[in-house]
Amino acid sequence: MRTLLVHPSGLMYSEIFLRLEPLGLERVAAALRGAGHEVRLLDLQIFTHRDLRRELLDFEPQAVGFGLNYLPNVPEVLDLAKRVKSLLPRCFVFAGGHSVSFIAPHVLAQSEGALDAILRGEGEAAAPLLLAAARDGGLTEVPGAVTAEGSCAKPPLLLDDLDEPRPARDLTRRRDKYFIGVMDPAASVEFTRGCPWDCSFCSAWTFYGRSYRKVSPEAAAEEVASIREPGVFIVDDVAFIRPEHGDAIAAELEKRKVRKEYYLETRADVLLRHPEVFERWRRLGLTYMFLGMEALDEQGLDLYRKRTSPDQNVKALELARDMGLTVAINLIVDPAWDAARFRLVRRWALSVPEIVNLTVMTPYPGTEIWHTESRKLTSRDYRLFDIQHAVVPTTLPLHEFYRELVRTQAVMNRKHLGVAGAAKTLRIIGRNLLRGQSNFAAAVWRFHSVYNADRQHGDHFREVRYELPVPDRRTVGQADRRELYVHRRPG
Ligand code: B12
Ligand code: SF4
Repeated sequence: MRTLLVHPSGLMYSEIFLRLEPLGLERVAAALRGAGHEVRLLDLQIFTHRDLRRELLDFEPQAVGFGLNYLPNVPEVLDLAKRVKSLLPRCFVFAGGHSVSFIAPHVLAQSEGALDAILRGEGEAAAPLLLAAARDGGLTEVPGAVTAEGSCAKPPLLLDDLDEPRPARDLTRRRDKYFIGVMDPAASVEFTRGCPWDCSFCSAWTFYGRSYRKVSPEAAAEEVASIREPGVFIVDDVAFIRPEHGDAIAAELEKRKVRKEYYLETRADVLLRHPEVFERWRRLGLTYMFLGMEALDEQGLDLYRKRTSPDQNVKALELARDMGLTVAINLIVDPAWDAARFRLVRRWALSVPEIVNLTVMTPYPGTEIWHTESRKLTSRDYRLFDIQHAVVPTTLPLHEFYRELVRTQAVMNRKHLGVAGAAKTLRIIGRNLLRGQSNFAAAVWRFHSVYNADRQHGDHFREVRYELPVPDRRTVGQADRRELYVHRRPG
């Protein structure tokens, strides 16, 4: 079948810092191509809705699949699905991805018939079955499929072997548009899938049923070697949990003499346990590291069930600094914070050399706090669920909360664009512009137009056409955590 896969638009608040290739869609595209389908991919992080319309008329796809990893994209995808159906009524329209997997029947109903199916869970194994069923019948027999006729009783399919299919990177157009911070351009790569921890605010572990799988070191190195871009973002939730795996990939890359610049995310305790692996990667080009610290105090870390201590966090920062890595830290802002708390965080952020990133505590479907958060949601507008808006009541008046949030983000931004920082930033911008890359430069200038308290506050007063389901409040004990899973661990 002629199939068009579509990644929705980027979110304003994340586009400042990065725009990354749609790796999940590229993997689904590769699987569909392997099954004999003619596939195209359009990334609306780069292209416009008008480009999509042109593509629909030119390619006349028989199937259109939307990627829905992110809740804020649900309204856009619902509207686009309706447009595709009215333009090409016989086209099979479907969606899949991380976030939609937790609320598939709800989103399907909101599409008012525009979506023929939503595929829950990983797409590689099941998407070819879905398209075969769209042609030959039997949609409700496809594992993970949710349709108007009902949902398949079988659980979504997990890939046995992550080595195949390789992402169809040849299908993404304008790859020069993908970047992360100063790594411009940058590609993405996946070495492992899943996370064995169980933080209460996160859905990475519930999606994969707390399973953890690895790409073979040879396949991982082959893939990195095949990437044209000089920068590589490793998308793993927690990089190098298994030190021997990180080491083995490094050995394969050394053998092939592959040198790139790398950006990865990991946890403080993982870094502290096996610094030698990160040291080895440092020699291979590891430059940037993102540490999800989440909270500064013991109480906060316990609340998020992070299973690390403030002491470990401080030690990990020192270690990363000693290695010469550029580190970004994430802290979760609780809407209950008052002005004094924001002041404290600003003071702390200015006292460390690292980049400090703030995200607002948000109960997502698929997370434990979606069920256990006792504060009532103040909005169910999908677009506000981007961890840059408060969706539970704030202690400060809402507008004042955003002023404090933006003030804190601006202080941190100024820290990095201060006198010494500005000179360095200009050098990087100059170097990138010479290579024809302007993504980072554009991002730096857009900071103030995007992070703007009036705008963030105003976002709460837009017309709401699509809402999230109402959370079912309950306690989530050890035993019923499995009910949150999209995938069941094999065995
Ligand atoms: C890499 C990543 C990113 C990249 C995204 C790159 C991109 N363009 O896709 C970047 C860094 C940009 C990013 C940003 C954000 N992210 Co993010 N991200 C991830 C991460 C760590 C891995 C995703 C990934 O690439 N995995 C590897 C690929 C191969 O898997 P995949 O994309 O899931 O695709 C598979 C399936 O989902 C499915 N599938 C995917 N699409 C489709 C489409 C169809 C048709 C089908 C059938 C199947 C299908 O099949 C694929 C293959 O198995 C996940 C955590 C996780 N473990 O999933 C968080 C995660 C998805 N992100 C999250 C969040 C909150 C964000 C931000 C909102 C944070 C912020 N404010 O900055 C932004 C918003 C992004 C935006 N829309 O602009 C949350 C999602 C929360 C939610 N419910 O919406 C997650 C779950 C992290 C978490 N711990 O909570 N993210
Ligand atoms: S926040 Fe990180 S460590 Fe915690 S469950 Fe999610 S991916 Fe794993």
